[in-house]
Amino acid sequence: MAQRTLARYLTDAQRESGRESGCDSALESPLIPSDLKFLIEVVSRACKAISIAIGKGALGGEGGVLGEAGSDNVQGEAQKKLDVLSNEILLEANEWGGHLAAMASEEMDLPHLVPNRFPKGEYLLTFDPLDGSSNIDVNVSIGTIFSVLRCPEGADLSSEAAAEQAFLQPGTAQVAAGYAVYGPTTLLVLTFGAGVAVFTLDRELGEFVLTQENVQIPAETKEFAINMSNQRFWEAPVKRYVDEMVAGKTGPLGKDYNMRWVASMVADVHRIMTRGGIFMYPLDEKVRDKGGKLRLMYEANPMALLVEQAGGAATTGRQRILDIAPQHLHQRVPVILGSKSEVERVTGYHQA
Ligand code: P6P
Repeated sequence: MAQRTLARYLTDAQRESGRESGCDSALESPLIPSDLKFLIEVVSRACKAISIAIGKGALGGEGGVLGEAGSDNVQGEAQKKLDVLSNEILLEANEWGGHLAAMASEEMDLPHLVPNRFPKGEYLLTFDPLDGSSNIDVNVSIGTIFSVLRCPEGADLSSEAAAEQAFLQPGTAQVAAGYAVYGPTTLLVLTFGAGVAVFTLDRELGEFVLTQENVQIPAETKEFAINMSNQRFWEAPVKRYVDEMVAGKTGPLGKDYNMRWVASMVADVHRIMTRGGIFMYPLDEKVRDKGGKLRLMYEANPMALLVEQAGGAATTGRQRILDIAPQHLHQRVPVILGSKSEVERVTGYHQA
């Protein structure tokens, strides 16, 4: 069978949903409305451009694309040149198409409104343009994470500050979510709320090609991901759970576990999407005053939707991530996600 490119996959999904809903044409009630299909294609092209820029490393641009940008982001974190470049690529790719009303990024304090010279569309896009940037200079996998929301009717888009309110929707309101992982291959992993599909970048074709559909995370696992150097800061339920896994066969879980920690959420989550596991960046004494380490709107929510769509689970330890009512754009939350039975176990310890 001919390779199914992303464009073909999106078109098929649009037509299939039209037939399922019994409507005369997919245009009446597609699972993937044409503007959303266009949005995803634009984001996928931006991810291809980011992948190419990253691949140049020290050879790209004046003095290469590695190293510090000499500025800090809204989180107070030093920005890498590629953080800034990836953010610009996503902004420029998405602002002219007429499918978006506004965008929000980890790298920008306020939302970016679509300039008045372009038509505004019905969607909002949030993204972490380059997640895991501490790994850029040491050539370890990094990624782009994005989430798509509908812009509420009558949203106040009179200013960037006013626009923040339009984004403050729970993760269950997402109409699409995805990530690109820039590793040995560049992958695009997507969901529209009806399962998870994986596309591999064919660099000769210059297209993302479908390589996996209906991703399923194994409910059981023998692999956990957490930054062990924070152990002394953990809350008791996490301490108990990790101690039990480290005890392995000799402990109450009766099996040995393996540990991985890439320090790129995208890479750790993709491993879990591929072979199971549990990823934890829990609340701890070090990040308690900020509410957690990872950001809700463009890290936790998109990853939680993808993981749940692949049969996994995603909580803060105390509640389902997708149910959280956001209070502000750059809100941080604890994240425990992956194989369902493991997430339920450690979440249960928080209730004990
Ligand atoms: P630590 C990257 O900066 C990130 O936001 C996630 O991608 C990653 O999982 C986490 O932070 C790593 O945090 O404290 O281990 O450096």
